[in-house]
Order: sequence, then C-alpha cells, then structure tokens
Amino acid sequence: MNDKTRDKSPKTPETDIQDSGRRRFLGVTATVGALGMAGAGSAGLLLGGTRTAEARNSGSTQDYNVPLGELDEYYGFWSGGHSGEVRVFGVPSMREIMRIPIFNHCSASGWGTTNESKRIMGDSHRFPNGDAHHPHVSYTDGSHDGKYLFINDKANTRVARIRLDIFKCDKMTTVPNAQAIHGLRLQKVPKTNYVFCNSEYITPKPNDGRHLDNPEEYWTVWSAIDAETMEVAWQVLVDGNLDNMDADYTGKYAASTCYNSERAVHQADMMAPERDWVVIFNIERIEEAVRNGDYMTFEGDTPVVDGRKGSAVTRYVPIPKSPHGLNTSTDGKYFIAAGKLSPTVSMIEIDRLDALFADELDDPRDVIAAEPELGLGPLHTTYDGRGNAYTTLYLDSQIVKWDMEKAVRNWQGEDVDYIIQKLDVHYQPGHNHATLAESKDADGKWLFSLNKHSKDRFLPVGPLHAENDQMIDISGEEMKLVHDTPTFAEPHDAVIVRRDQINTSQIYSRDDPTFAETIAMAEADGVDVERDNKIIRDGNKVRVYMTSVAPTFGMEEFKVKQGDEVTVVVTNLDRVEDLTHGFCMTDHGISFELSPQQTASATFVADKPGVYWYYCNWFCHALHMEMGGRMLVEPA
Ligand code: RUQ
Ligand code: CUA
Repeated sequence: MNDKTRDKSPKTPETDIQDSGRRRFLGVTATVGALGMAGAGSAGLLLGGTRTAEARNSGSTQDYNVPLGELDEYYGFWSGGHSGEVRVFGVPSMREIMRIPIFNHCSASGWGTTNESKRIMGDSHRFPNGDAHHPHVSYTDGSHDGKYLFINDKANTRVARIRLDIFKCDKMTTVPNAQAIHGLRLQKVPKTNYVFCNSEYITPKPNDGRHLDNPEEYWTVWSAIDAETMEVAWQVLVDGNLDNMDADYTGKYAASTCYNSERAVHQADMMAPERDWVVIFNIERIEEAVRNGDYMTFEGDTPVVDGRKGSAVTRYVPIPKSPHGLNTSTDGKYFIAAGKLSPTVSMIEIDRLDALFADELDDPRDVIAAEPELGLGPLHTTYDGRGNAYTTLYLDSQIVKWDMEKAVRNWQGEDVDYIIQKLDVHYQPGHNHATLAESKDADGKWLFSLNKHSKDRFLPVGPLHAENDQMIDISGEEMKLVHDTPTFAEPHDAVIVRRDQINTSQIYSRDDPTFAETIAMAEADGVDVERDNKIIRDGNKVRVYMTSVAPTFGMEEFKVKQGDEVTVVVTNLDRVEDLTHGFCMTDHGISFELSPQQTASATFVADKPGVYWYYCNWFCHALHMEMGGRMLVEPA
C-alpha cells in the first residue's frame, strides 16, 4: 500500500467494514439497542484524522518530556502477551528500558538456553512460548513493596515470579488441575502471601482422558500460590469459566468474573444466558476448610476445596452476561466488574460481603451498590484516587471517566449525572492503567489505554500492525491524550509503580541463588569458579570452567571429542556496573549473558568435528571484538 492509498482524511470504508465485522462478532447476542449504539461508536472512528490533530494540541498540563540525562518518575511493567515476556518502560517518557524474557526463549540473554534458566522453567522448558497477560507487583499493607512481580501464562498454564532486584524470573510454577491461567492478582493486605489466579477453561477433573464427552463433569479452579515458595497452596472448584479477578484491601475477599454459567463448550451456547456471575471467595473459610481436611485431590496432592454454587466458601453474584475485567477501587470500597456484552459495570460493595456470607441478605444482588451504564464493550477500569473511575469501552473505542459516588446516588434514584467525559482512543482499548492505581497510593497523574489496534497511527509495516498504548494526562478535570506508543504482541495489562518503590542491584552478588546449583557442581568438581580455568572430563561429559575479565576469557581454547556433551560454565569476574559479557559458541545455538559477578552455563553436544570459535557478544571493551577462543572438536 503506498502513501496515496493510505488517505489520512476521512476513514476509508474498508476500515469501517472491518470494524463493523468486529462488532458483529462480539455483539453476536447483543440487543438491538446496543447495536444502535455501536453505530454511534463508528461515527467516532470516521473522524480519526481530526483527533490526530487534537492529540498534537493536547493541552496537557503535566510535562511528559523527560529531559536528556534525567530519569523517569515511574517504572511501568507491561506484559508482552503471546510474546511471553515482560517489558519495562520509563513513565512518562515511554522509553522501553528492558525486556524480561519469561515464558519465551531469548536469543540475547540466553533465557531458555542456560542451565540456570532451564532449572527455573523446569519441565515446562520444552514449551518455547507463553501468553503473559497480567503483571502485578507485590504488596505490603496495600502499597507496592517492589520485591517481586508475578505474571500468568495462559498458553501453558503457568505462573512466574520476577525478582525486582535483578529484573529476572526466578520461579515458575505449572498449576495442576487447571488449564489456561488467565486472571491473576495478588493478596494486597497484610502483604502478598498469596498469588491468586484463575484457570479459564473448564476441564474434566482429573483431566486424564477418562471423561471427554461429558461437559457436565467439567469444572474450573481458582488457585492460591504461596508467593515465597511458589507452590500451589490450595485451589477452589468453581462453576463456569473464570476470567479476570482482583483481591480486596482487607485481605478477606477476592472476586472473579465468571462467564459461561451454563458450562457450555460451544461459543453460541456460552453467550446464551442473560446473566453470568461474579464469584466471591472467602479466604478465611477456604483456609479453614483446608485445615480441617475438607477437600478433594485430583492431580497430585493439591487440596481442592469445593466452591461450587451453594458452598460455604464462595458466593455467586449474578451480573449481566459475559463480564470481563474486575478491578478493586483504590479506596477499597468496590469490586468493579465490566459488562463486556452489557453496557454496564457492576459495583459490588465490599462492606456488604460479611453480611452476604452470613446469609443475612435476601438476594446476593443486594451487594450491588450500582450498575451504571457507561457505553459499549466495557472491559477494564482504573482509578485516580480522587473518586473517579476510568473504564475502557472496546466497541466505542473510548475511555469513559465517571464519578463512582454519583453513580451510586443515581442508582438509588437521584437525578445526577455520573459520566464526566468520554475520550476517543485509537483503537479498541482492552486494559487501562493509571499510575499506582493497583495500590492504595493511586496518584491520578497518567493513564494508559492499551489499545488492541493501531491502524493509521504509525508507519505501515505490512499486514501485521502494532498495538497502540496511549498516554493520557488525568491530572486535571479533563483527560488529555498526549502520546502514542507502538507495542508488539500484546500488552494486555500493565502496572505502574513509583521509582522509589523499586530497589535494584547494580551487579550480582556471588551468593545469588540463581547460580547456586552451578557453583555446587563446580565445587563437586573441585573447581573454584572465581579463580580456576579448568576442564573436567567425566566419560563423554566434559565440563569447561572459565572466567571472563574484559577483554578476555580465562580460556582461549579447549579440546573435546565429537559426540561429547559439553557444559561451558563462565564466571564474569568484572565488578564494574554495566560491564556485561556474553558467551556465544558459533554454530551450536548457544549464547548467553554474563552480567558483572554472574556465573552462567549451557550444555550442548559437540556433534561436528572441526574448529569452532566462541566469542563475547555484549560490547564490553575496546577489544571486545577480540574477546574469544576456539573449541577444537576431534573426530570420533
Ligand atoms: S484480559 S483485554 Cu487477558 Cu486482562 Cu482484558
Ligand atoms: Cu566481553 Cu564483549
């Protein structure tokens, strides 16, 4: 497509067709009234050109230019969706600072190649992919403590932990009895003892091929993972598919949206019921059931407490059909569930949950404080700490700013308007996130709209488009769109914390647990990795220990036999910040990072006779290009 055909003035009809196609898909069971509103939404899309001009003159009152040499005020952690990684941005500059490979394998750092990363990934190392949606930073007393970041893998049913001193993944858990971990949130109060996560799909329990064709026997689970050991502490058996969730600010409750209340296995049937649920979990009661041995087991010995409808540990609150996002308001008052196929959000008053569990309410819907109508396709909500909520409207391509207390008064019958502003975003937002808005410290400065489509916002790069994460100034009365950031597949979610909440190490500590097992192996071989450059031959297993100090490896050649299994262990003795080396063995698929004071290793088979050069691939010194050596492989 050349420039002429990419007409920037009124949107091309084909865009509109794509859009209405998308609407048709999502709105399959939406009411006629709702579809009428979808039409109004597309009018907004037709004015794309005008809005670009508006963005240039956003009138933002805060400066989002971070001057040269200065640092950003916030860390933003963006999930990388089906790229499997996490990206770190400086906010508000939106400079991408780092990528943290987690469920994917990484060519630069050697994640997925090194023995250290394989140990962390465990059995699931055989999967080179992941689908990371929900990154969340650990808490103490409802504030981020910057210790860990946790994230889900929907593709291969895992949860991972990232240490925020070194910005590396250090634990990964495959969740039993589950399939497709999606919604993930942390216990906020008193601190993050548990990582809570949803299994999205209903499956037979146990899922071992015994029951295939009987969906009545399919269930899903909600899991609590111990945040320190990363072992699954317990699970709760649930009706329907769990989608998104959040925990409260008392430590007593968590809530999850739950669609497919009929437990159907075909899409048309899933969208049939008029209502689905928010499931409320009573954490104390679940822990008590586990203590009393009141649970089942399926795969392994993970305790599974029965939390299906009618159980003591859960309550099912009916809300309009196919809800999606669930976000706790930062004042601790509400769980707010977004309607997705309904133009409403449901505000669940957390203060009424004690009464709900004590069976003092006539109807579980008595916990609904309000169900304000916001627009088409509400997916996720974020907060500014000043009583306002911001909800993404996927179908309308807008962010709606609304007043929570006014919405409640309106629901009670008062004639008061709760909608403050609707801002067009480009295009089709999923999650949105405001600074610190997943903690009680929400400061209402910047909001990000994580848009699924970018269409005409960036230079075209062929059929596949970037997503578009837009930055919005929310410090004033009015939301002002100030910046577009293209992002690759696909930031579902993000979390933004203050820079003083994160405390990083400049170099590795020599007793870092990441490579403790490698050091133990060296010690068993009688090798001091900080001093020795040595080859240990153990049958056809060869262990090569070497050091690196800019600009040389401690060993410039070593000899092995064709067919030997070679483990190269390198220790970077440099203590200088930012003096990272790398080890790349040509023609063997081996490459990994060696940050200052780090030990790392990789194992491969020397299957071809000949000379193979290894070299340092992180630019470290004026003689970096010369930093290398030879592996000599003798024919068998
Ligand atoms: S989800 S676009 Cu994976 Cu958080 Cu809502
Ligand atoms: Cu060492 Cu480049």
